[in-house]
Amino acid sequence: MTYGLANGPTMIAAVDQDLICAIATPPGQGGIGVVRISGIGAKKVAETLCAKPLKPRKAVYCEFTHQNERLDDGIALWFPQPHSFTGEEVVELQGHGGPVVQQRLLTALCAAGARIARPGEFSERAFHNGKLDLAQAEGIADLIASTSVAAARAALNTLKGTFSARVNEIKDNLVSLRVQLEAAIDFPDEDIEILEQAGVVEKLRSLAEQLQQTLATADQGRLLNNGIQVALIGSPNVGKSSLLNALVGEDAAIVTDIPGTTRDLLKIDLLINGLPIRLVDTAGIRSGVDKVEQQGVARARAQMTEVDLVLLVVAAPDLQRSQMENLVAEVQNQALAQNLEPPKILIVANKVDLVDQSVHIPAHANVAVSALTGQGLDDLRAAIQKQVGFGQDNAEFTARTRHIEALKIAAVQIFRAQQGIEKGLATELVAEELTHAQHHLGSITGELTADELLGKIFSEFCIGK
Ligand SMILES: Nc1nc2c(ncn2[C@@H]2O[C@H](COP(=O)(O)OP(=O)(O)OP(=O)(O)O)[C@@H](O)[C@H]2O)c(=O)[nH]1
Ligand SMILES: [Mg+2]
Repeated sequence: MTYGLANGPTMIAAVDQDLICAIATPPGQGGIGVVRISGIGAKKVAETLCAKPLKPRKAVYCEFTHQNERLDDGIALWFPQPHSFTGEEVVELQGHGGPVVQQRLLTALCAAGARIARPGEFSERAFHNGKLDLAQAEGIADLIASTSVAAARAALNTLKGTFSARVNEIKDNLVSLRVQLEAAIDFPDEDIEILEQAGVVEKLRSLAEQLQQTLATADQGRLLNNGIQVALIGSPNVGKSSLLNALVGEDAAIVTDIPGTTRDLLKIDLLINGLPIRLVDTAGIRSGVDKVEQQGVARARAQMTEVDLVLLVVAAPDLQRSQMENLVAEVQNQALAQNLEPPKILIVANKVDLVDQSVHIPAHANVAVSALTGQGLDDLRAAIQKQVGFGQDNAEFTARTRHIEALKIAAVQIFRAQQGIEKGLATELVAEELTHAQHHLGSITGELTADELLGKIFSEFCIGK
Protein backbone atom coordinates (compact mmCIF):
# COMPACT_ATOMS: atom_id res chain seq x y z
CA MET A 1 0.00 0.00 0.00
CA THR A 2 1.36 3.43 -0.83
CA TYR A 3 0.56 6.60 1.00
CA GLY A 4 0.01 10.07 -0.38
CA LEU A 5 1.41 12.75 1.88
CA ALA A 6 -0.09 16.20 1.75
CA ASN A 7 0.07 19.48 3.56
CA GLY A 8 3.46 18.91 5.10
CA PRO A 9 6.00 21.69 5.03
CA THR A 10 7.61 19.97 2.05
CA MET A 11 5.30 18.45 -0.47
CA ILE A 12 5.90 14.94 -1.72
CA ALA A 13 3.18 14.21 -4.15
CA ALA A 14 3.15 12.14 -7.27
CA VAL A 15 0.35 14.10 -8.94
CA ASP A 16 -0.65 14.03 -12.57
CA GLN A 17 -0.15 17.44 -14.06
CA ASP A 18 -1.54 16.64 -17.48
CA LEU A 19 -4.09 19.02 -18.83
CA ILE A 20 -7.67 18.36 -17.71
CA CYS A 21 -10.90 20.16 -18.53
CA ALA A 22 -14.52 19.92 -17.46
CA ILE A 23 -17.72 21.91 -17.25
CA ALA A 24 -17.70 23.40 -13.74
CA THR A 25 -21.28 24.73 -13.72
CA PRO A 26 -24.35 22.46 -13.33
CA PRO A 27 -25.67 20.61 -16.39
CA GLY A 28 -28.52 22.28 -18.26
CA GLN A 29 -29.20 25.77 -19.45
CA GLY A 30 -28.05 28.92 -17.68
CA GLY A 31 -26.97 32.48 -18.28
CA ILE A 32 -23.32 31.58 -17.81
CA GLY A 33 -21.46 28.30 -18.15
CA VAL A 34 -17.91 27.82 -16.91
CA VAL A 35 -15.39 25.43 -18.41
CA ARG A 36 -12.34 24.88 -16.22
CA ILE A 37 -8.90 23.84 -17.50
CA SER A 38 -6.06 22.86 -15.17
CA GLY A 39 -2.52 21.56 -15.66
CA ILE A 40 0.64 22.31 -17.55
CA GLY A 41 -0.12 24.29 -20.70
CA ALA A 42 -3.61 25.45 -19.64
CA LYS A 43 -2.86 29.03 -20.67
CA LYS A 44 -1.34 28.04 -24.01
CA VAL A 45 -4.28 25.82 -24.97
CA ALA A 46 -6.81 28.46 -23.86
CA GLU A 47 -5.02 31.11 -25.90
CA THR A 48 -5.39 29.01 -29.05
CA LEU A 49 -9.16 29.16 -28.51
CA CYS A 50 -9.23 32.82 -27.48
CA ALA A 51 -6.72 34.04 -30.10
CA LYS A 52 -5.60 36.62 -27.54
CA PRO A 53 -2.90 36.75 -24.86
CA LEU A 54 -4.33 36.20 -21.37
CA LYS A 55 -3.37 38.29 -18.36
CA PRO A 56 -2.97 36.92 -14.81
CA ARG A 57 -6.26 37.11 -12.87
CA LYS A 58 -7.76 39.61 -15.36
CA ALA A 59 -10.99 38.97 -17.22
CA VAL A 60 -10.20 39.03 -20.94
CA TYR A 61 -13.14 39.22 -23.32
CA CYS A 62 -12.72 36.95 -26.33
CA GLU A 63 -14.40 34.92 -29.02
CA PHE A 64 -13.80 31.22 -28.48
CA THR A 65 -12.86 29.89 -31.92
CA HIS A 66 -11.89 26.45 -33.14
CA GLN A 67 -10.85 25.54 -36.70
CA ASN A 68 -11.98 28.93 -37.92
CA GLU A 69 -15.44 28.49 -36.47
CA ARG A 70 -16.75 30.73 -33.71
CA LEU A 71 -18.11 28.56 -30.87
CA ASP A 72 -19.13 31.20 -28.35
CA ASP A 73 -17.95 34.42 -26.81
CA GLY A 74 -17.27 35.25 -23.19
CA ILE A 75 -14.40 35.91 -20.84
CA ALA A 76 -11.26 33.96 -20.07
CA LEU A 77 -9.62 34.09 -16.63
CA TRP A 78 -6.07 32.87 -16.18
CA PHE A 79 -4.80 31.90 -12.70
CA PRO A 80 -1.06 31.28 -12.88
CA GLN A 81 0.41 28.48 -10.78
CA PRO A 82 0.30 28.16 -7.75
CA HIS A 83 -2.38 30.77 -7.02
CA SER A 84 -5.36 28.80 -8.24
CA PHE A 85 -7.93 26.36 -6.86
CA THR A 86 -5.85 23.33 -7.87
CA GLY A 87 -2.48 24.94 -7.28
CA GLU A 88 -1.73 24.39 -10.97
CA GLU A 89 -2.05 26.71 -13.93
CA VAL A 90 -5.82 27.16 -14.35
CA VAL A 91 -7.96 28.91 -16.96
CA GLU A 92 -11.71 29.40 -16.65
CA LEU A 93 -13.68 30.06 -19.81
CA GLN A 94 -16.97 31.75 -18.98
CA GLY A 95 -19.32 31.48 -21.91
CA HIS A 96 -23.04 30.88 -22.30
CA GLY A 97 -24.54 28.11 -20.19
CA GLY A 98 -25.91 25.63 -22.69
CA PRO A 99 -25.00 21.94 -22.90
CA VAL A 100 -24.11 22.00 -26.62
CA VAL A 101 -22.08 25.20 -26.55
CA GLN A 102 -20.09 24.01 -23.54
CA GLN A 103 -19.58 20.56 -25.01
CA ARG A 104 -18.16 22.17 -28.15
CA LEU A 105 -15.65 24.09 -26.03
CA LEU A 106 -14.60 20.82 -24.38
CA THR A 107 -14.20 19.14 -27.76
CA ALA A 108 -11.99 22.01 -28.95
CA LEU A 109 -9.89 21.84 -25.77
CA CYS A 110 -9.46 18.07 -26.13
CA ALA A 111 -8.42 18.56 -29.77
CA ALA A 112 -5.77 20.99 -28.46
CA GLY A 113 -4.36 18.39 -26.04
CA ALA A 114 -6.50 18.43 -22.88
CA ARG A 115 -8.50 15.48 -21.60
CA ILE A 116 -11.82 15.34 -19.75
CA ALA A 117 -11.32 15.40 -15.97
CA ARG A 118 -12.44 12.50 -13.80
CA PRO A 119 -15.06 13.26 -11.10
CA GLY A 120 -13.42 15.19 -8.27
CA GLU A 121 -10.09 15.48 -10.09
CA PHE A 122 -9.78 19.26 -9.60
CA SER A 123 -10.30 18.87 -5.83
CA GLU A 124 -7.95 15.89 -5.78
CA ARG A 125 -5.20 17.98 -7.37
CA ALA A 126 -5.91 20.84 -4.92
CA PHE A 127 -5.47 18.30 -2.11
CA HIS A 128 -2.23 16.85 -3.49
CA ASN A 129 -0.86 20.33 -4.04
CA GLY A 130 -1.50 21.26 -0.41
CA LYS A 131 -4.26 23.80 -1.19
CA LEU A 132 -6.63 22.07 1.20
CA ASP A 133 -6.62 18.92 3.30
CA LEU A 134 -8.95 15.97 2.82
CA ALA A 135 -11.57 17.03 5.39
CA GLN A 136 -11.65 20.51 3.79
CA ALA A 137 -12.06 19.00 0.31
CA GLU A 138 -14.97 16.95 1.66
CA GLY A 139 -16.30 20.20 3.14
CA ILE A 140 -16.59 21.61 -0.41
CA ALA A 141 -18.70 18.63 -1.47
CA ASP A 142 -20.81 18.99 1.69
CA LEU A 143 -21.31 22.71 1.10
CA ILE A 144 -22.48 22.15 -2.46
CA ALA A 145 -24.81 19.35 -1.37
CA SER A 146 -26.14 21.12 1.75
CA THR A 147 -29.92 21.15 2.09
CA SER A 148 -30.33 23.60 4.96
CA VAL A 149 -28.84 26.90 6.12
CA ALA A 150 -27.41 25.18 9.22
CA ALA A 151 -25.76 22.50 7.06
CA ALA A 152 -24.31 25.12 4.69
CA ARG A 153 -22.87 27.10 7.62
CA ALA A 154 -21.33 24.02 9.18
CA ALA A 155 -19.91 22.81 5.83
CA LEU A 156 -18.32 26.21 5.26
CA ASN A 157 -16.60 25.87 8.63
CA THR A 158 -15.28 22.46 7.58
CA LEU A 159 -14.06 23.95 4.31
CA LYS A 160 -12.35 26.78 6.20
CA GLY A 161 -10.56 24.22 8.37
CA THR A 162 -12.41 24.33 11.74
CA PHE A 163 -12.72 20.55 11.94
CA SER A 164 -9.16 19.95 10.66
CA ALA A 165 -7.79 22.41 13.24
CA ARG A 166 -9.47 20.45 16.06
CA VAL A 167 -8.11 17.17 14.75
CA ASN A 168 -4.63 18.64 14.28
CA GLU A 169 -4.62 20.03 17.81
CA ILE A 170 -5.41 16.59 19.24
CA LYS A 171 -2.79 15.06 16.98
CA ASP A 172 -0.13 17.57 18.07
CA ASN A 173 -0.84 16.84 21.74
CA LEU A 174 -0.65 13.16 20.97
CA VAL A 175 2.70 13.55 19.20
CA SER A 176 4.22 15.42 22.14
CA LEU A 177 3.02 12.63 24.47
CA ARG A 178 4.61 10.08 22.18
CA VAL A 179 7.89 11.95 22.36
CA GLN A 180 7.76 11.75 26.15
CA LEU A 181 6.97 8.04 26.03
CA GLU A 182 9.73 7.36 23.57
CA ALA A 183 12.19 9.22 25.80
CA ALA A 184 11.22 6.84 28.60
CA ILE A 185 11.80 3.79 26.37
CA ASP A 186 15.51 4.64 26.31
CA PHE A 187 15.64 4.37 30.12
CA PRO A 188 13.68 1.19 30.86
CA ASP A 189 14.70 1.10 34.52
CA GLU A 190 13.35 4.51 35.30
CA ASP A 191 10.50 4.63 32.81
CA ILE A 192 7.74 4.71 35.42
CA GLU A 193 9.27 7.70 37.21
CA ILE A 194 9.87 9.52 33.94
CA LEU A 195 6.23 9.02 32.93
CA GLU A 196 5.01 10.11 36.35
CA GLN A 197 7.16 13.21 36.34
CA ALA A 198 5.94 14.16 32.90
CA GLY A 199 2.31 13.74 34.05
CA VAL A 200 1.67 11.39 31.12
CA VAL A 201 -1.38 9.76 32.70
CA GLU A 202 -3.13 13.11 33.28
CA LYS A 203 -2.20 14.30 29.81
CA LEU A 204 -3.65 11.14 28.32
CA ARG A 205 -6.83 11.69 30.29
CA SER A 206 -7.24 15.24 29.06
CA LEU A 207 -6.44 14.08 25.51
CA ALA A 208 -9.22 11.49 25.80
CA GLU A 209 -11.62 14.23 26.95
CA GLN A 210 -10.62 16.51 24.10
CA LEU A 211 -11.21 13.67 21.65
CA GLN A 212 -14.64 12.87 23.15
CA GLN A 213 -15.71 16.50 22.77
CA THR A 214 -14.59 16.59 19.15
CA LEU A 215 -16.33 13.28 18.54
CA ALA A 216 -19.60 14.63 19.99
CA THR A 217 -19.43 17.76 17.79
CA ALA A 218 -18.44 15.73 14.74
CA ASP A 219 -21.35 13.36 15.32
CA GLN A 220 -23.76 16.32 15.28
CA GLY A 221 -22.07 17.45 12.06
CA ARG A 222 -22.53 14.00 10.56
CA LEU A 223 -26.25 14.02 11.39
CA LEU A 224 -26.60 17.47 9.83
CA ASN A 225 -24.69 16.33 6.78
CA ASN A 226 -26.17 12.90 6.16
CA GLY A 227 -29.56 13.35 7.76
CA ILE A 228 -31.44 10.31 9.05
CA GLN A 229 -33.96 7.83 7.67
CA VAL A 230 -37.23 7.50 9.53
CA ALA A 231 -39.92 4.90 8.76
CA LEU A 232 -43.60 5.00 9.67
CA ILE A 233 -44.50 1.46 10.71
CA GLY A 234 -47.76 0.10 12.11
CA SER A 235 -50.96 -1.81 11.50
CA PRO A 236 -53.24 -0.80 8.60
CA ASN A 237 -55.43 2.28 9.01
CA VAL A 238 -53.69 3.73 12.06
CA GLY A 239 -52.89 6.89 10.08
CA LYS A 240 -49.27 6.43 8.91
CA SER A 241 -49.85 8.04 5.52
CA SER A 242 -51.89 10.82 7.15
CA LEU A 243 -48.97 11.51 9.49
CA LEU A 244 -46.52 11.64 6.59
CA ASN A 245 -48.76 14.17 4.85
CA ALA A 246 -49.09 16.22 8.03
CA LEU A 247 -45.32 16.28 8.62
CA VAL A 248 -44.39 17.21 5.04
CA GLY A 249 -47.29 19.65 4.76
CA GLU A 250 -48.63 18.31 1.47
CA ASP A 251 -50.95 15.65 0.17
CA ALA A 252 -48.16 13.29 -0.89
CA ALA A 253 -49.57 9.89 0.14
CA ILE A 254 -52.98 8.40 -0.64
CA VAL A 255 -55.20 8.22 2.45
CA THR A 256 -58.45 6.25 2.65
CA ASP A 257 -60.43 4.51 5.36
CA ILE A 258 -59.80 1.16 3.67
CA PRO A 259 -57.16 -0.85 5.54
CA GLY A 260 -54.29 -1.73 3.21
CA THR A 261 -54.26 1.51 1.17
CA THR A 262 -50.47 1.89 1.05
CA ARG A 263 -48.41 -0.79 -0.65
CA ASP A 264 -45.31 0.81 -2.13
CA LEU A 265 -42.75 2.64 -0.02
CA LEU A 266 -43.09 6.40 -0.32
CA LYS A 267 -39.95 8.36 0.56
CA ILE A 268 -40.08 12.11 1.13
CA ASP A 269 -37.24 14.41 2.19
CA LEU A 270 -37.98 17.11 4.74
CA LEU A 271 -36.28 19.13 7.43
CA ILE A 272 -37.26 18.78 11.07
CA ASN A 273 -35.77 21.55 13.21
CA GLY A 274 -32.81 21.75 10.79
CA LEU A 275 -32.22 18.00 10.66
CA PRO A 276 -32.54 16.50 7.14
CA ILE A 277 -34.92 13.55 7.26
CA ARG A 278 -35.94 10.98 4.70
CA LEU A 279 -39.39 9.91 5.86
CA VAL A 280 -40.65 6.55 4.56
CA ASP A 281 -44.33 5.61 4.52
CA THR A 282 -44.96 1.87 4.48
CA ALA A 283 -47.78 -0.65 4.09
CA GLY A 284 -49.68 -1.54 7.26
CA ILE A 285 -48.34 -4.76 8.77
CA ARG A 286 -50.86 -7.60 8.72
CA SER A 287 -51.01 -11.18 7.50
CA GLY A 288 -53.42 -13.13 5.28
CA VAL A 289 -53.64 -10.55 2.53
CA ASP A 290 -53.45 -10.72 -1.26
CA LYS A 291 -50.21 -11.08 -3.23
CA VAL A 292 -49.77 -7.37 -3.87
CA GLU A 293 -50.26 -6.32 -0.26
CA GLN A 294 -47.99 -9.16 0.90
CA GLN A 295 -45.19 -7.57 -1.11
CA GLY A 296 -45.94 -4.21 0.47
CA VAL A 297 -45.80 -5.77 3.96
CA ALA A 298 -42.48 -7.45 3.13
CA ARG A 299 -41.08 -4.08 2.04
CA ALA A 300 -42.34 -2.46 5.24
CA ARG A 301 -40.63 -5.17 7.31
CA ALA A 302 -37.38 -4.65 5.41
CA GLN A 303 -37.50 -0.95 6.28
CA MET A 304 -37.47 -1.77 9.98
CA THR A 305 -33.76 -2.51 9.79
CA GLU A 306 -32.79 -0.04 7.10
CA VAL A 307 -33.68 3.14 8.93
CA ASP A 308 -32.19 4.99 11.90
CA LEU A 309 -35.52 5.57 13.60
CA VAL A 310 -38.87 3.76 13.49
CA LEU A 311 -42.05 5.66 14.30
CA LEU A 312 -44.35 2.89 15.50
CA VAL A 313 -47.79 4.30 14.86
CA VAL A 314 -50.78 3.05 16.82
CA ALA A 315 -54.34 4.38 16.92
CA ALA A 316 -55.15 6.05 20.24
CA PRO A 317 -58.80 4.88 20.37
CA ASP A 318 -57.82 1.21 20.35
CA LEU A 319 -54.44 1.45 21.92
CA GLN A 320 -53.49 -1.96 23.22
CA ARG A 321 -50.37 -2.60 25.13
CA SER A 322 -49.93 -6.09 23.61
CA GLN A 323 -50.21 -4.69 20.07
CA MET A 324 -47.41 -2.21 20.74
CA GLU A 325 -45.25 -4.77 22.42
CA ASN A 326 -45.65 -7.15 19.49
CA LEU A 327 -44.60 -4.43 17.04
CA VAL A 328 -41.57 -3.42 19.10
CA ALA A 329 -40.57 -7.09 19.39
CA GLU A 330 -41.00 -7.53 15.65
CA VAL A 331 -38.67 -4.60 14.87
CA GLN A 332 -36.08 -5.90 17.31
CA ASN A 333 -36.31 -9.47 16.01
CA GLN A 334 -35.86 -8.31 12.43
CA ALA A 335 -32.60 -6.61 13.44
CA LEU A 336 -31.50 -9.56 15.56
CA ALA A 337 -32.09 -12.03 12.72
CA GLN A 338 -29.78 -9.95 10.50
CA ASN A 339 -27.20 -9.33 13.20
CA LEU A 340 -27.85 -5.61 13.01
CA GLU A 341 -28.16 -2.98 15.68
CA PRO A 342 -31.92 -2.39 16.24
CA PRO A 343 -33.12 1.06 15.13
CA LYS A 344 -34.31 3.58 17.66
CA ILE A 345 -38.08 3.43 18.21
CA LEU A 346 -40.67 6.08 19.06
CA ILE A 347 -44.21 4.94 19.80
CA VAL A 348 -46.68 7.42 18.36
CA ALA A 349 -50.35 7.27 19.39
CA ASN A 350 -52.31 8.87 16.52
CA LYS A 351 -55.97 9.95 16.32
CA VAL A 352 -56.03 11.50 19.82
CA ASP A 353 -58.83 13.73 18.56
CA LEU A 354 -61.07 10.64 18.76
CA VAL A 355 -60.42 9.92 22.40
CA ASP A 356 -61.79 11.75 25.35
CA GLN A 357 -59.08 14.34 26.03
CA SER A 358 -59.36 13.67 29.71
CA VAL A 359 -58.37 10.03 29.12
CA HIS A 360 -54.72 9.59 29.80
CA ILE A 361 -52.84 8.06 26.86
CA PRO A 362 -51.08 5.09 28.40
CA ALA A 363 -47.53 5.88 29.39
CA HIS A 364 -46.12 3.35 26.97
CA ALA A 365 -46.78 5.65 23.98
CA ASN A 366 -44.02 8.27 23.67
CA VAL A 367 -46.05 10.93 21.86
CA ALA A 368 -49.76 11.52 21.30
CA VAL A 369 -50.74 13.21 18.05
CA SER A 370 -53.56 13.82 15.64
CA ALA A 371 -52.64 13.85 11.97
CA LEU A 372 -56.12 15.27 11.37
CA THR A 373 -55.97 18.31 13.67
CA GLY A 374 -52.20 18.73 13.91
CA GLN A 375 -52.29 18.30 17.66
CA GLY A 376 -48.97 17.08 19.10
CA LEU A 377 -47.02 17.38 15.82
CA ASP A 378 -44.51 19.78 17.37
CA ASP A 379 -44.04 17.32 20.23
CA LEU A 380 -43.42 14.60 17.66
CA ARG A 381 -40.80 16.74 15.85
CA ALA A 382 -39.07 17.49 19.15
CA ALA A 383 -39.19 13.80 20.14
CA ILE A 384 -37.61 12.76 16.81
CA GLN A 385 -34.83 15.31 17.28
CA LYS A 386 -34.26 14.20 20.86
CA GLN A 387 -34.34 10.50 20.06
CA VAL A 388 -31.46 10.84 17.56
CA GLY A 389 -29.61 13.26 19.85
CA PHE A 390 -29.51 16.17 17.41
CA GLY A 391 -29.05 19.78 18.44
CA GLN A 392 -28.70 22.13 15.50
CA ASP A 393 -26.59 24.60 17.48
CA ASN A 394 -24.08 21.92 18.41
CA ALA A 395 -23.22 21.15 14.79
CA GLU A 396 -20.30 23.52 14.43
CA PHE A 397 -18.86 21.76 11.39
CA THR A 398 -19.92 18.95 9.09
CA ALA A 399 -18.36 15.52 9.33
CA ARG A 400 -18.73 12.17 7.64
CA THR A 401 -19.10 8.61 8.83
CA ARG A 402 -15.46 7.86 7.98
CA HIS A 403 -14.35 10.75 10.24
CA ILE A 404 -16.47 9.44 13.12
CA GLU A 405 -15.05 5.94 12.68
CA ALA A 406 -11.49 7.30 12.73
CA LEU A 407 -12.17 9.38 15.86
CA LYS A 408 -13.77 6.39 17.60
CA ILE A 409 -10.81 4.12 16.82
CA ALA A 410 -8.37 6.79 18.01
CA ALA A 411 -10.40 7.12 21.24
CA VAL A 412 -10.21 3.35 21.84
CA GLN A 413 -6.44 3.41 21.26
CA ILE A 414 -5.95 6.28 23.68
CA PHE A 415 -8.07 4.43 26.23
CA ARG A 416 -5.88 1.33 25.76
CA ALA A 417 -2.74 3.46 26.22
CA GLN A 418 -4.23 4.83 29.47
CA GLN A 419 -4.98 1.31 30.68
CA GLY A 420 -1.55 0.12 29.55
CA ILE A 421 0.20 2.65 31.72
CA GLU A 422 -2.02 1.90 34.70
CA LYS A 423 -1.32 -1.84 34.33
CA GLY A 424 2.41 -1.29 33.90
CA LEU A 425 2.51 -2.45 30.26
CA ALA A 426 5.82 -2.03 28.41
CA THR A 427 6.23 1.60 27.35
CA GLU A 428 6.90 0.52 23.74
CA LEU A 429 3.43 -1.04 23.54
CA VAL A 430 1.79 2.05 25.00
CA ALA A 431 3.64 4.23 22.48
CA GLU A 432 2.48 1.92 19.70
CA GLU A 433 -1.17 2.49 20.65
CA LEU A 434 -0.57 6.22 20.36
CA THR A 435 1.11 5.77 16.96
CA HIS A 436 -1.99 3.95 15.70
CA ALA A 437 -4.24 6.67 17.14
CA GLN A 438 -2.12 9.30 15.37
CA HIS A 439 -2.48 7.47 12.04
CA HIS A 440 -6.24 7.30 12.37
CA LEU A 441 -6.45 11.01 13.17
CA GLY A 442 -4.15 11.68 10.21
CA SER A 443 -6.52 9.78 7.92
CA ILE A 444 -9.21 12.42 8.57
CA THR A 445 -7.15 15.24 7.08
CA GLY A 446 -5.60 12.92 4.52
CA GLU A 447 -2.11 13.27 5.92
CA LEU A 448 -1.78 9.53 5.95
CA THR A 449 -4.49 8.10 3.78
CA ALA A 450 -4.15 5.12 1.49
CA ASP A 451 -4.22 6.05 -2.20
CA GLU A 452 -7.14 3.75 -2.97
CA LEU A 453 -9.24 5.42 -0.25
CA LEU A 454 -8.34 8.85 -1.61
CA GLY A 455 -9.38 7.68 -5.08
CA LYS A 456 -12.71 6.45 -3.71
CA ILE A 457 -13.42 9.66 -1.78
CA PHE A 458 -12.71 11.94 -4.74
CA SER A 459 -14.54 9.72 -7.23
CA GLU A 460 -17.75 10.44 -5.29
CA PHE A 461 -17.41 14.15 -6.12
CA CYS A 462 -19.04 15.27 -9.33
CA ILE A 463 -17.29 16.12 -12.58
CA GLY A 464 -15.87 19.63 -12.67
CA LYS A 465 -15.43 19.77 -8.89
N1 LIG B 1 -59.95 11.20 13.36
C1 LIG B 1 -58.76 10.95 12.82
N2 LIG B 1 -58.70 10.19 11.72
C2 LIG B 1 -57.50 9.95 11.19
C3 LIG B 1 -56.31 10.48 11.76
N3 LIG B 1 -55.27 10.05 11.03
C4 LIG B 1 -55.78 9.31 10.02
N4 LIG B 1 -57.10 9.24 10.12
C5 LIG B 1 -58.02 8.50 9.26
O1 LIG B 1 -57.70 7.11 9.34
C6 LIG B 1 -57.89 6.47 8.08
C7 LIG B 1 -56.62 5.76 7.66
O2 LIG B 1 -55.63 6.71 7.42
P1 LIG B 1 -54.30 6.37 6.62
O3 LIG B 1 -53.40 7.53 6.78
O4 LIG B 1 -54.63 5.94 5.23
O5 LIG B 1 -53.76 5.13 7.44
P2 LIG B 1 -52.53 4.18 7.13
O6 LIG B 1 -51.97 3.78 8.42
O7 LIG B 1 -51.64 4.82 6.17
O8 LIG B 1 -53.23 2.94 6.47
P3 LIG B 1 -52.66 1.84 5.46
O9 LIG B 1 -52.02 2.55 4.33
O10 LIG B 1 -53.86 1.09 5.05
O11 LIG B 1 -51.72 0.99 6.24
C8 LIG B 1 -58.31 7.56 7.11
O12 LIG B 1 -59.70 7.57 6.99
C9 LIG B 1 -57.82 8.83 7.79
O13 LIG B 1 -58.59 9.98 7.44
C10 LIG B 1 -56.44 11.30 12.93
O14 LIG B 1 -55.49 11.79 13.52
N5 LIG B 1 -57.68 11.48 13.41
MG1 LIG C 1 -51.03 4.30 4.27
